[in-house]
Amino acid sequence: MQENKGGRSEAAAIKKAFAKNLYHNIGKPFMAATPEDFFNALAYTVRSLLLDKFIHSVETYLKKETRVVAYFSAEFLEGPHLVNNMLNLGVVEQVREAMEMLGLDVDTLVNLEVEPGLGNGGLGRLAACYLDSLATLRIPAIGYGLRYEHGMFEQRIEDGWQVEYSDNWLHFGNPWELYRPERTFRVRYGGFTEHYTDAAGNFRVRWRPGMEVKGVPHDTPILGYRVNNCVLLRLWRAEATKGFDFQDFNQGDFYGAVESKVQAENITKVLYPNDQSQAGKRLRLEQQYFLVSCALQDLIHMHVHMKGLDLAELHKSIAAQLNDTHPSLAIVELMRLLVDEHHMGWDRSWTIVRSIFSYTNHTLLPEALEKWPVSLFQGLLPRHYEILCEINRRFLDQVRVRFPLDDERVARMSLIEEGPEKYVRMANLACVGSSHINGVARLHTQLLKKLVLKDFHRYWPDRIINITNGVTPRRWIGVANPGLTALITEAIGEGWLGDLDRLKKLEPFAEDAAFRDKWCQVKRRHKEEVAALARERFDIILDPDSLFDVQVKRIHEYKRQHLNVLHVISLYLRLKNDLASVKTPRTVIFGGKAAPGYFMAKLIIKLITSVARVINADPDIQDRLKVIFRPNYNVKIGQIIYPMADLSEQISLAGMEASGTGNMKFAMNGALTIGTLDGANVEIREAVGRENFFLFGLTAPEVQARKESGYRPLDLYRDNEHLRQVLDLIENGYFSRGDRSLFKPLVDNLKYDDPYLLLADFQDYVDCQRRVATVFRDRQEWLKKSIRTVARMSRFSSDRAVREYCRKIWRVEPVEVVMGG
Ligand code: 26W
Repeated sequence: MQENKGGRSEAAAIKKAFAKNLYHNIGKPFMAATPEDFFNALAYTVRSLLLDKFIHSVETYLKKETRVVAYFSAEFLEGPHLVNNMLNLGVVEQVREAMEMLGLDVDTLVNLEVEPGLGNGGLGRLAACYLDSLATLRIPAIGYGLRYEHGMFEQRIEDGWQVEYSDNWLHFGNPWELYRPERTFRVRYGGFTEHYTDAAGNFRVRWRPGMEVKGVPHDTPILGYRVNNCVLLRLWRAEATKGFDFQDFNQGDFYGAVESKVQAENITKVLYPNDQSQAGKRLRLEQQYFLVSCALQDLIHMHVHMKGLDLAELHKSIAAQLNDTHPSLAIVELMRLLVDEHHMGWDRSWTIVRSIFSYTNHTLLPEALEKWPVSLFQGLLPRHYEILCEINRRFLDQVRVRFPLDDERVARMSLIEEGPEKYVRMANLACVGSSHINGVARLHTQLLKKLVLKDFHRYWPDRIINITNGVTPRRWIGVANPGLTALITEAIGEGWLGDLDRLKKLEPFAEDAAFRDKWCQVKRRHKEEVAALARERFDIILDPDSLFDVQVKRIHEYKRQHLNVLHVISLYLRLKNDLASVKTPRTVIFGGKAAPGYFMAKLIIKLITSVARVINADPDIQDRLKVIFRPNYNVKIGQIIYPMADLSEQISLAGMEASGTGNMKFAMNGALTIGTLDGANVEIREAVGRENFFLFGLTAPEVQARKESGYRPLDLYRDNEHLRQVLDLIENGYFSRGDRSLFKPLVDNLKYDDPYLLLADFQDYVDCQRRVATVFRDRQEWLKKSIRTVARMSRFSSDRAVREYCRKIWRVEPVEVVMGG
């Protein structure tokens, strides 16, 4: 796959290092080693190659006085590291050869890696793609996050329902992390504040916290593609202090002491599995503050103690990005550190804070906008609440000057929502404390300006900017699809994975019949592998010649997996009626997790698995339609799924999906998209060409108009006979063994409310799917579209996105890391 000068001797060296690691690190003879031992020995071997570059990177960055990007995120969904590191190091073939010499199969070992699933979905995975690009673009950067002991839950399907099991990713150890106890910081909570006047006559505030925990960092080096630069992923773990909380108050109370130890360590026990809905849980606020407090102490330590610089210059050495509002307490915490602890004046501190932070918004959904009850906030962080109120007071004074007598505007822009229960609005805080606010796709940014952040946009017309998301081609093409990678390299030469614009050179190959044939074979091999797996593991026969129609993403009503199901049932009815009327056999594949407390999402999973059970067992259908729900969708499974898809389902209601990034991963692997004009779909369609994109559905303005004019889904149900048949079949218990109550909440919701306008888009979607099926039958035409799509996807590389952040927000420059220098 890559140039392989001296490959043999390198393979021999890897083999030797592997044997050493098995001996010295694992402590086992070859014959007694388990597969996991072999995996760990290989991981340590690759890690030492990585560490060489990591150490040089750290040295270089510490010596140079450049600005460092600090990416603050409650989630980093890294996925497995081993192959990615091998690819970025350029040792894939050498490792394969070394393992062969030992009689081991590298793919088997690679598959044993348990992925760190420290994220819910798009937002966490985006953070991981951005670290890969930051390293590849040689930008000095640190990702700050939390080391959850249990990441995203494992999903199993039992009796058709989602059942959650706790994820234990650390069970076999984690060879990638470096434990750094010497960089522990203390994080404090609760208590009260005292006001006093210092010797110089200044008004000061002292925070007397009620409890304290330790934050211990675990570092993972993230290597760039074929460069020496690494970025650092620093995840914090909570540990109990032998603090005053139980020594002072619970003298001799052993159980009390253990209890507070457990309480402290609970902070980083588990990732909240909620995607797009905010629960207002105390522990989550504790997590958020824990993250920002550790990260800021760490950054100040580096600036002042390691680099010897003045705190007043902090903004010259850091650009901090807030990945959604989850870490936006950082704004208040940095004010507290500067004003209370370092006695800097308010205005000067505020200027520094505002030039350090920027905020990325990832959602328009009102239920996902974070707000905390003031009582909770104030109890946990009493000093922060005072500072927040002061930020608010000063800010609203300015708003009143600009907009006199406009109390409603002032109320909307306030950091505090008034009412019987008062709330702190985190998005408003993030806006006020940031130099830039960015949306994650063009449409999303327009809607932010027009709706959610309208007042802030009016107030600061230049502050909201767009940076459309991107994904790393290294993991999503290079690692996931080595066959396609080799074929593209054969056509356009090496180097394109590090410079995706070169993919444009692929375009003329769409006209080359021999190339199309190879392209077809690559896809086919992935489909065959999946078919073999499905037969082995689930006893289901899949036809690799059928259209693989795939929807993988979190289960959410706005993403409309159930619209996809309605189409499946519509196809089924047509097949039952006249087998010959459906000429293109299909395999419809779903995957995704539902938030454990989200009833409707769980019912959608039950609907998918119930429909699958009936259809897959129906002999009348003669295997022309198969429906699969792949359990436990995660990064690892994504790497299998994207390469085998023919059709990518991106069917959210227009105006709801901020960007989507799965849409990009599918298209980069040659799937064509069926989609609405939502999120980044709009820009993908522009890039790949409208003739290569299957468009359907209402546009965002049409959706708004429909809702305003009083949308009545029941009318659509009455007027569209086919739609009625589909819904009635569900309602009458056809898929639930005659149980008419099971899916009633779902069907009733569609008939009487339909907040995501499925019924309005149904017919257009079904018609569009017919066009898909027709084009698919013209195999050569389909392949041309597929090749052109890939050739035109370069804009959606996270390298492009990260370059935009560097230029428009962070103002950072690449730094070269010289080995042995
Ligand atoms: C407070 C609970 C909560 C948790 C997570 C609210 C919101 C979130 C995230 C913002 C959810 C998320 O992952 N959003 C997705 O972010 C992706 C990266 O920008 C986008 O591509 C998706 O459209 C967006 O849904």
